Parts: sequence; structure tokens; C-alpha cells
Amino acid sequence: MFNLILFGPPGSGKGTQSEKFIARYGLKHLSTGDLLRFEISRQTPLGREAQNFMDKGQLVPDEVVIGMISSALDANPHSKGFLFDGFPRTSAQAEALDQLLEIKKAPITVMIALEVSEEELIKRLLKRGKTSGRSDDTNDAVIRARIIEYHTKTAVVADHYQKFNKVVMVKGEGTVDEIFERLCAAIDAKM
Ligand code: B4P
Repeated sequence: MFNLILFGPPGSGKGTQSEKFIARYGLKHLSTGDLLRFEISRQTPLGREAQNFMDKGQLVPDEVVIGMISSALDANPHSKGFLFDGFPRTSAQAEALDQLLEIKKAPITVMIALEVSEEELIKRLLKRGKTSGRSDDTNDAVIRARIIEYHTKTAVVADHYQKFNKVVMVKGEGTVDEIFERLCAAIDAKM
């Protein structure tokens, strides 16, 4: 089983590159952002709770997203591997993921971390906000709050996997295709 984490700050290209990955490597794409937006679109109790956090640029509570990932893993017992996009985003989520994968005897193979300057992140997210309808992309203060959440709670997740020598840093600026080729080279070296 090949299990990949695509890591990086908001707007670094995780969702964009994930689309291309699943086409090339046939992994099951698990995006906590997409799963949460699906719950919001159906106005479920979980979705309404999540929206309160997302609209402020805050992370959704760990137990909510860990539960969603646990269910998604159970729902795909025959997958040849998973692409985790936007998860884990806290140390508690990383520990929970390691435990869930331990049960499957299929640990994380590699974490690919996209590096993008803050100026470029803000530019990309404000641009997406003009067309995406995503309330968390239209407001400069909310975008900055998301970047602060990343520095205070999420960046440490890379340190966790670095301890096991599983992190590869990749420059996330350039065209989408250029970045994809860099990511593929990093993954192929680990396969
Ligand atoms: P996510 O849905 O994960 O979204 P994201 O971090 O904003 O975006 P991503 O990184 O995937 O976007 P991309 O760069 O592809 O999270 C949204 C919210 O959900 C979080 O703030 C949080 O509240 C909640 N959440 C999700 N997971 C959670 C978890 N595990 N725990 C707690 N809360 C959680 O796209 C950005 C834009 O850049 C696009 O418009 C794209 O077209 C553009 N772009 C991409 N690559 C480019 C390039 N090379 N050049 C120019 N533009 C590019």
C-alpha cells in the first residue's frame, strides 16, 4: 500500500495537485476540506458546526475530522493506497492517523511538503475567492487567520514525520504542470 500526505499551507496547491495525482497513481483521494464542504452543502449538524470554524479561518475540532477520516478508511478497504490532502493538520490528527494505519499495517510512505511564500498564498486565495463561492477565501483577515493557524498548529506535523525521515520538501511555485513534475519525481524516488 502506498500512503501519501500532501502537505502545505492554505493555498499551496494541495487540492490542485491532488487531482492530477489520483489520475496518475490511482490512489484514493481523501480531502478533509472537501468532506467538510460536502457536509456544509447538505446542511448536516456536522456541516453547520464545521462552518462556524471555517468561516473564521479556524481549524475544525480534531475529533470531527478524525472521525471522518476513520469512516473513509473503513469505506475503502481494497484501496491500493490513499492520498491525504489537508489531513493531518495537528499533532493529535497525525497521531490518530498513525494509529488507524497501524491497524492496516500500512504506514505513511511519504509526506510531500509544498513550500510557497506567504505573499503568493494570499494572492492565490483571494483570486480563487472571486469565483469559488468559498466564504473563507473572500476575506483578507480570514485568509491571514488560516495562515496563522497553519504556523501555530499545523507546521509541527511535518516535524512529526521528519523524525521518521519521511518528509520531502518541494518548491510549490511555478506552473501547475512544473510543480506536478517535481512532485512526481519526489514520489517515484520513494516508490
Ligand atoms: P482545505 O480545503 O484543505 O483548503 P486549503 O488549505 O485552503 O487549500 P488547498 O491548499 O487545497 O488549495 P489549493 O492550493 O489547491 O481547507 C479549508 C478549511 O477546512 C480549513 O481552513 C479548515 O477550516 C478546514 N479543514 C480542512 N481540513 C481540516 C483538518 N484536517 N483539520 C481541521 N480543519 C480542517 O488552491 C488554492 C488556489 O491556488 C486555487 O485557486 C488554485 O487554482 C491556485 N493554484 C494552485 N496551484 C497554483 C499555481 N502553481 N500557480 C498559481 N495558482 C495556483
